[in-house]
Amino acid sequence: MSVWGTESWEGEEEEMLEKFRIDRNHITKDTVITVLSGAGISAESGIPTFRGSGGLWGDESLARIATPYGFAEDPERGWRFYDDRRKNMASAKPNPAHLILAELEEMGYDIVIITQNVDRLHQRAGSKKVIELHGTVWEFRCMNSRCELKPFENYEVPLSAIPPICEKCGNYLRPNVVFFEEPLELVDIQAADSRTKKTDLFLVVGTSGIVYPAAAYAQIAKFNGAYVVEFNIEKTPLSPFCDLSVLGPCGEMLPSFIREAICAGEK
Ligand code: BV8
Repeated sequence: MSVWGTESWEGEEEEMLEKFRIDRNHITKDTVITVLSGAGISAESGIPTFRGSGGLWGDESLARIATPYGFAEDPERGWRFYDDRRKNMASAKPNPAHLILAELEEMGYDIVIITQNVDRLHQRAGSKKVIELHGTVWEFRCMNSRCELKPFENYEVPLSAIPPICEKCGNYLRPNVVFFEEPLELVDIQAADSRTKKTDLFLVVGTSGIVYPAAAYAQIAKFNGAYVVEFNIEKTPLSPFCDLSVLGPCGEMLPSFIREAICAGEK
């Protein structure tokens, strides 16, 4: 069994390992590690991605739901879409890619995850240091921006009332996610930005690198001296900013890469 978990890379694998060693990139307890994760890290947990074959946004009308105007024009349709996704996410389990990152944190390594995902599988795997750039489907907030109701957690699957109503003002509730063309929370942007700029090893896992400002963090990491490694089943627009692109299912590739990097760090 080759280190990378696949038999098909004999020559390349040695070369990649060599490059990794030459770059002296290994993981020790002093290494500042940051992960940018996208829908691809949850793909092997059975959660559909957004782009590529079978992607959620392949259906234009669904992509429209994830916009403020698309959701507001038909909250009932919007909530059926989100209720279906919550059902799928509730039955999904963290896969080895989520678990190895949680294990690193548990073992005392300095790791923070910046995720675009709204499924909370990182947290279910045990990761605590997670910046949810795009919010989460497991929180609701009132659609009335002047309402005093604070965002709150809701794990009811399936929802008993669609669309759910705000008990404070009677308006519709919405998922506490960042829709397209909505600004991200400033506190999240600031946290992600300052973390990225002090990162030694930046792992880009399962993202198409299309959505901004999230995709920019890989470039910011590179420009600030981090060693950037991409894990994907194909090259992306971020590949040119990466020192390594590890191609293959991240549920397999990420654990073997991290275990190899920890061993290199202990030599
Ligand atoms: C913003 C939450 C500014 C909802 C999501 C007009 C006005 C304003 C902004 C814009 C505009 N036009 C464009 C923009 C910018 C826009 C943007 O980037 N659009 C893109 C489409 C071009 N960005 C925004 O709108 C952001 N806001 O810019 O606001 C602003 C400032 C002030 C005032 C007003 C506005 C908000 C972006 C957040 C949108 N919300 N989700 C929900 O999920 O329901 S985005 C959505 O895409 C998901 O969160 C998802 O995570 C994210 C990124 O996608 P990926 O995670 O990368 O998923 P994808 O399917 O694309 O790729 C999966 C990858 O995994 C693939 O590469 C695949 O190969 C790989 N893979 C698959 N299987 C595996 C694997 N890899 C490894 N192993 C496997 N097994």
